[in-house]
Amino acid sequence: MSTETKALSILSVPFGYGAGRRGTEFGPEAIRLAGLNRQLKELGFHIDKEVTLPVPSESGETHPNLKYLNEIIELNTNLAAEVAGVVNQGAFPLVLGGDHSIAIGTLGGLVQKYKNLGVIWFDAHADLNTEETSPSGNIHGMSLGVAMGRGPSLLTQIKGAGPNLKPENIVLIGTRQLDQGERDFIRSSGIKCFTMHDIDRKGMSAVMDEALAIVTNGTDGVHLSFDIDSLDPLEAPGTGTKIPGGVSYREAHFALELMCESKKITSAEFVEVNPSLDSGNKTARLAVELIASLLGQRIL
Ligand code: NNH
Ligand code: MN
Ligand code: MN
Ligand code: MN
Repeated sequence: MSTETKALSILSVPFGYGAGRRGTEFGPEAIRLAGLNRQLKELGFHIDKEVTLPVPSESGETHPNLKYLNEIIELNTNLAAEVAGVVNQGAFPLVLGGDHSIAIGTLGGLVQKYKNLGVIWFDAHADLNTEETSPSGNIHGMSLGVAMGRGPSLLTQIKGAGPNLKPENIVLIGTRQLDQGERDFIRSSGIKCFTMHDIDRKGMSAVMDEALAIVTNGTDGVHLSFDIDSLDPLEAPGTGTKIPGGVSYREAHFALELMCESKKITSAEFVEVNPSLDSGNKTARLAVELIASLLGQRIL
């Protein structure tokens, strides 16, 4: 983000119905306890607004391979409106999950303002499944697809979800677990995917240069969607779908430092911290440190 816009709004989303395991609903509170506000103030931010989204009550209605569909529609409809409001006031939206299904609402709100949004999807997964290709029925594995208009109309009709997000403006980073339908879609859509193999081969520095060039080319804003499971489980044990061989502690910080240096990031969300799987709030503390790197923390 640019140095002159120091107003920031925190949107806490204590919602976990999109994930296969309970617990991400405690993520925002764990991140707060890990000292987020103090950290942000030290970095010179004025916290414009702090909102906690209300969590819909369980409808009891079931949809075969779209678990908690109704709750996800309701939550994301509200979140999209909140995010759009924050953007209109000119503050930097920082969204705290919660599971990754909340990206549907975050992106839905952002594209009401940004007509050519760039997206950095930092994640072990691509979250591009559909009702048909999902092995789990967990909507957190479908959220990027839904935001692009791929998936059941009940979800894609959420305001903002749809073709406003263009595949050529999206990069995936840290990918290491894909389902077959996701592989096929990445190939056919042309979304740029920087897998762990690419990070090993080129290094995070070159990967970020390429990624930033893509998401800033012809775009009017850049959103960072950061799934904490992108990191190696040794660094981030408090998350529900741990995949070995992930991004290292320094690679993650370095990537976020480079995003900060670019001054192009206009919004961010940090998701999938699950305190009930964590030890000593390590993963929430890591999330706070990572947010700080994105927002200007430097070693010297
Ligand atoms: N691809 C799997 C699915 O769709 C796992 C997705 N899990 C995630 N995504 N945590 O970030 O069920
Ligand atoms: Mn229904
Ligand atoms: Mn994810
Ligand atoms: Mn993931």
